[in-house]
Amino acid sequence: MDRLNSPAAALVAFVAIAASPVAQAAVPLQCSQLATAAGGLVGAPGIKTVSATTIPAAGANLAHCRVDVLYGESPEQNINVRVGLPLNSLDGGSGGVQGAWNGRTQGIGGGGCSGSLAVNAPVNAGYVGSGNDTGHTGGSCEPGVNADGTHNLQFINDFIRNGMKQQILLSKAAAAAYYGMQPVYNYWNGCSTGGRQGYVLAQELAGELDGILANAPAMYWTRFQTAQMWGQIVMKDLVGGPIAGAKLTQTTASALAACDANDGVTDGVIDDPRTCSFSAKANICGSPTAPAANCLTANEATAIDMIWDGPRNSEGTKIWFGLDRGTNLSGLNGANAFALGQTQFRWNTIDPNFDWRTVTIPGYADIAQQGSRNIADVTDTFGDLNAFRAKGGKLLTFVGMNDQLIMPQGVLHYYRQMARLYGGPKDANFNSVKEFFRVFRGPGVGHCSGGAGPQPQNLFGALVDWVENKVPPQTITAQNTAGGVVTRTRPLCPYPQTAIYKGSGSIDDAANFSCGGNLETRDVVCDSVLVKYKHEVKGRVDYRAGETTLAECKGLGPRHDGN
Ligand SMILES: [Ca+2]
Repeated sequence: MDRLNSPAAALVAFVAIAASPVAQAAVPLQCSQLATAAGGLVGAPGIKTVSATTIPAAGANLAHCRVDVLYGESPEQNINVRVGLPLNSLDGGSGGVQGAWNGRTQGIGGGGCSGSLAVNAPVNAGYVGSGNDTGHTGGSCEPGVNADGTHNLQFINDFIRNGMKQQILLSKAAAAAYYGMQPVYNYWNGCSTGGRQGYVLAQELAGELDGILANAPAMYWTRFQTAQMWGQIVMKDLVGGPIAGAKLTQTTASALAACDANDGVTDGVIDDPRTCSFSAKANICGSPTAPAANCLTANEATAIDMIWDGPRNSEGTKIWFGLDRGTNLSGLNGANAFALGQTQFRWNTIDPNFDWRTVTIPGYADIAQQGSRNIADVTDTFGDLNAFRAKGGKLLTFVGMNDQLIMPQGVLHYYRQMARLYGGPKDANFNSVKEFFRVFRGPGVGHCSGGAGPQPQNLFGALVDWVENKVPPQTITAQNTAGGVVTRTRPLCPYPQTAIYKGSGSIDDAANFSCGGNLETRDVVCDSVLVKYKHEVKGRVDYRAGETTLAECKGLGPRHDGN
């Protein structure tokens, strides 16, 4: 709250945002004036239309000023941005820094191939809320490839990066115009595609946001979405089609039973699935370890082991990460292939009619390589955080270890790279990167939420505390509930630490755990080394990109030192 309460806040109010395309007002305006020249939005570069409407309170949603902007620098670009502003003093708002406003903005992210124009949640909490539609309506990414076999780069770039950048700039400009003062703190809040958007904003719009909550980020868009199809290809080739859901569920349960206690606590959750080496072959029908029901054929067992392992090329080199043991495998490996994965193959091949069923296990590497070479430089947004870090930004990420749609090891791959970039190889505890960027793992948690693991609480509040009170999150409290009653609490820890049981007391009480240890073991790091980017078919493992060395990994087996 320092900046909000200091005399400097008044000064800040009159300093224009350098990147803002819009002139700043010094006095509040009525909501309707934001759609006139007085608001500064009308006629600004790239702004096609502006509407501003006072939305009355409805149910639990507070009254607010809604500004809708259509942004585009060409006839082909049409990004809808919505900004919801708590009523200012002129419009009858009260109780905040100006009117009902708390002096802050909060951008909201989208999901899948969609943006989001839902701004009520931040507005109800006193924030200027914003969203955008990523330049298209509906949830399909199919328009990314044109009928003539070219990429629709306008569509792709508006979805990947342009939409949320304009959202942030326009929301800050609208706030400044409406309240007659600049927002004091600016935040992002997203999960999945919204998490990916948060990473893009950190990488490409540094200085505009003080804090970014980017959960379960769908980062490395092309590479992970291509990998979403791996299981379907494996099952098609080895089994002739999808494995029955009941068999997938049983095999997941068997892996959990085998590895649950490895972390010292039998709690229905594998703390770090990367350390679990359970093979589905234990479930082959007729084997003494097979379950009473839903045992597997030998080929089904091989397929599930390959789904956990993730895609490899013909030389056995890892191309991307798999779904970790304990994860619900049906999300990507059900009766129908995941729609966005199918679309990704069309982006990779630049063929709007490409049929994933034509891809075989040995052919996967070629599809992955086409993706890397044809479009991943545009979509995968794996740049550094130098500018964001230099400008004092804070980045907080939560990722479920049993995420069934993205591969959480991809997120940890990026985090390891940033840890080495800012801390060097000797900073084993990631202390340097943790000064501005923290990742919290959620054992047993699915995509954004769900799963058997304790669910994280108040992540956004932890980010605000970090930004405004300089209190970095040491732990995130997670909990399970049943019928509205809290049944288990557990601390989540900043990676690479994990929650360690103290050895006595209830395993359902967070007080009996502390953060410690280091999950970045030699086995884990060396198992995470991938094939060289853009050389998926024939390339060797890229130790440099994996933030390790051949020398460190030599001796761990043929998959580490043989290619
Ligand atoms: Ca356990």
